[in-house]
Amino acid sequence: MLRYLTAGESHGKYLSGILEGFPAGVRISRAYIAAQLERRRLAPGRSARQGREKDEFELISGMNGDATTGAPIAVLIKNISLETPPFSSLPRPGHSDLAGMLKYGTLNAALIRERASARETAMRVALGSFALRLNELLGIKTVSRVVSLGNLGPVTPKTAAAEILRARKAGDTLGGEFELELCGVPAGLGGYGQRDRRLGARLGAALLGINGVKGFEIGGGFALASTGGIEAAGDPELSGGLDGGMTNGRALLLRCAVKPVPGLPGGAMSTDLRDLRKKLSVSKTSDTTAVFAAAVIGEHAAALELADAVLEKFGGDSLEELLPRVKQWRSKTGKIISRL
Ligand code: EPS
Repeated sequence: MLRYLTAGESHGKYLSGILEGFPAGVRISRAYIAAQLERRRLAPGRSARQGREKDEFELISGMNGDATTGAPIAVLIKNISLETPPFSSLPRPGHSDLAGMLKYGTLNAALIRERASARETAMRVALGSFALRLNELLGIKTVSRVVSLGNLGPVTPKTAAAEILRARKAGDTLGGEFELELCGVPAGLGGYGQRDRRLGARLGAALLGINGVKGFEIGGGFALASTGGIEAAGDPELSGGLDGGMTNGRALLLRCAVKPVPGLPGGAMSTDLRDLRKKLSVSKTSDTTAVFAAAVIGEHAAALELADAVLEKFGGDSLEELLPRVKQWRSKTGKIISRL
């Protein structure tokens, strides 16, 4: 079983993370991890803070040179922005502030937003890059694409840049949708014996666990509700590579909807929890959209779930053990799949 935890606040000294259950002998360079972090950090639509943060990281344990040892992998990412967040009893509408203040019984929204912040997703990408690398070595390819941005779709870098600029000038923010496609996934990962063995549910939990993700679909997703059984049966792609909670040997196709960033530059009316007076909550957060960053985070979150399912099915404490098992399984199941 592969598991991971992260800790750290948005303006704390470090983010930290531990990945446990990862096999030995997986070669992964620092440059590979840095490149993944940079893909997230420099995704379009984020605030000026992304330019300040460098996501410098340290690999604390679980490595021998550039290869994993099988021991828990610990990672630290340094924060550049260290300003102590000021006390605020004014929750920002649409953020985690109000729910968190009620939950923890505090009048200080800063204490809530520091951990609820999407800054944490940098660590998910750092840990996820190990899973992404393992999957690659096993022949599983992961790609993501942003398929809509606000009302704009299809999205090209040029149209996206123009739409982000338009929204920023209008004091608005944007949501969007991203798709993940995972090719070369062995058949039979996951299971139907219990709800928590279903890989669709596990991938859904991981992707809905990304800040701002409000919707999740597999293959045909919500459109399947209005598709006749005859049509659905004639188009196996609609199942998105999953049947009965298991991979069926086809590419996995997943889609997520990301809400618009709730922190509006012009602020939004809120209620001060100290005196219950209505006041304008002005958020200093200046991200215009998180959908491009979420697509990168989605790749890593999905990769961690998939690597977990691979390890569960094939076992093995090292890549050396795992690789021939996956190869043998592929040749066995491939003979059937290729004739379908
Ligand atoms: C975030 C608000 C912004 C983002 C931050 C997440 O930071 P600040 O409040 O300092 O402007 O830039 O994201 C990151 C720093 C990151 O690396 O993703 C929030 O409130 O969620």
